[in-house]
Parts: sequence; C-alpha cells; structure tokens
Amino acid sequence: MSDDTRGTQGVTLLGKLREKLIARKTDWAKARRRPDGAAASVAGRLPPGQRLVKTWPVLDLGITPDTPQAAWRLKVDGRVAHPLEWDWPTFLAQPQTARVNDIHCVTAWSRYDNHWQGVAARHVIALVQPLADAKHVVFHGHDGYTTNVALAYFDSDDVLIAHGWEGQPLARAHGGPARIVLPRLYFWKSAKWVRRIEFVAADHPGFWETRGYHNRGDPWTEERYD
Ligand SMILES: Nc1nc2c(c(=O)[nH]1)N[C@H]1C(S)=C(S)[C@@H](COP(=O)(O)O)O[C@H]1N2
Ligand SMILES: [Mo]
Repeated sequence: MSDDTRGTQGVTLLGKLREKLIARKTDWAKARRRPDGAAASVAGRLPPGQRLVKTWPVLDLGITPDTPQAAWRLKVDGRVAHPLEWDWPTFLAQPQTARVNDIHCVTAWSRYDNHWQGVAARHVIALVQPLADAKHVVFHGHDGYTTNVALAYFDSDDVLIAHGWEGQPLARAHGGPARIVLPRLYFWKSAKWVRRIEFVAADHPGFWETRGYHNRGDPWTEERYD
C-alpha cells in the first residue's frame, strides 16, 4: 500500500479487496481443495502437489509495512529465561550466517535454492534460553500477521531470521528489513516483517491457522488445510 492510497476511500477499497481475498482463501481452505493445476504427486525434491517456479511471488495480506532500520526492533520474549530486544545494529552484530533452501508455498509453487543471509534461530534460542514449558513459538509481523510453530520446528539448523536474499538486502515486499525463514514447513509459517518471536507453553494458532489452514503445515505430507 503506497502513501497516496491511504485516503478514506483508498482504505475502504483496499480493505474490501483484502476482505475478499481473505474470504476466498478461507473458502478454498474449507473446501480442502488442492490448487488447480497442481500435480497429484511428484517424487524427489518437489513436494507432492507443488510446481516449480523461477520467479518469487509476493503473498501477504496486502499491507506492506514500512519499517526503517532506525525504527526496527525485534523482541524475543514469553516463556524464556532471558528475553531480549534488538535494534538493527545489535541484530547485525550477532553472528551472521548463510543458508540455502527451497520455498514451498501452500498455493502450490516451490522455488529452489534461495540464498539467505541472517541470524540463525538457534543463536536466538541459545541466548534467550526457553523455559522447560515452552513448547510453541508465535511469530508476530508488523502487519498484524501471526503464525505458530512447534518449538522443535523453530529449533532447527536451517531456520533463520533473514535480512538478506541472494546477497542483497531483503526486499520490503518479501518481508524486509527482516523475516523468518523456516523451510521445512509451508511458507505461510515464515513470517515477514517480523517484530516479535514469542515462546509459549500452550499452542496459539495464528492468522491462517484460525482460518482453515493446517496447524503444522508440512509440505511433504500435504498438510495444507485442516
Ligand atoms: N507478516 C506476514 N508474513 C507473512 C504473510 C503475511 O501476510 N504477513 N504471508 C505468508 C504467506 S501466506 C506466504 S505464502 C509467504 C509469502 O512470502 P513472499 O511474499 O516473500 O513470497 O509469507 C508468509 N508470511
Ligand atoms: Mo501463502
């Protein structure tokens, strides 16, 4: 959403479009449909029902938060011994890591070999030290989006808080300044514009999980809609 569409009418129109989009995705989820054109099953690197794309589609709620690095903060809290809050320089002062992985979106596209730069989830976990009763993690985005994963999925070597993609700063449309990248689950679990990582004892289904998407979202067993 650009600034010049934020007039009263613009907000109403965009709000309606957004509601329509969400309603459509929710209906689709309820009908448990596999997206049109998706193959029934593909062996190997491509999970069942997925097709490979070369481009990188943008998918979100239609709000693109603008968080300048100077205003950026990441809070990690909840059921942890040492909650933390980083500003941008502190985030960049953490050990930096690179990962290469595949994206699998529930809308049936997959994209191979994405090169990410950022901070490993396991570095964050080592710092905050989850309490014994922390079993789930909720990611919160600046757009109000939330999504939940079992702690075991976040506590994985391939998960990171990414600020770079293919050697460039992560584009705002794709969640810049920083997003979660959690490649073992469908990409809706990888929160864009992440502002808070909350450790919780009881599971707390997020935006799509309360609108018919599967609570876990494993692409290999096609946990699309519940
Ligand atoms: N904050 C936030 N994160 C989000 C979303 C969103 O709407 N808001 N959409 C999710 C969905 S449904 C998908 S498929 C991916 C899309 O990421 P991309 O736009 O970088 O491809 O982001 C996920 N993370
Ligand atoms: Mo998605």
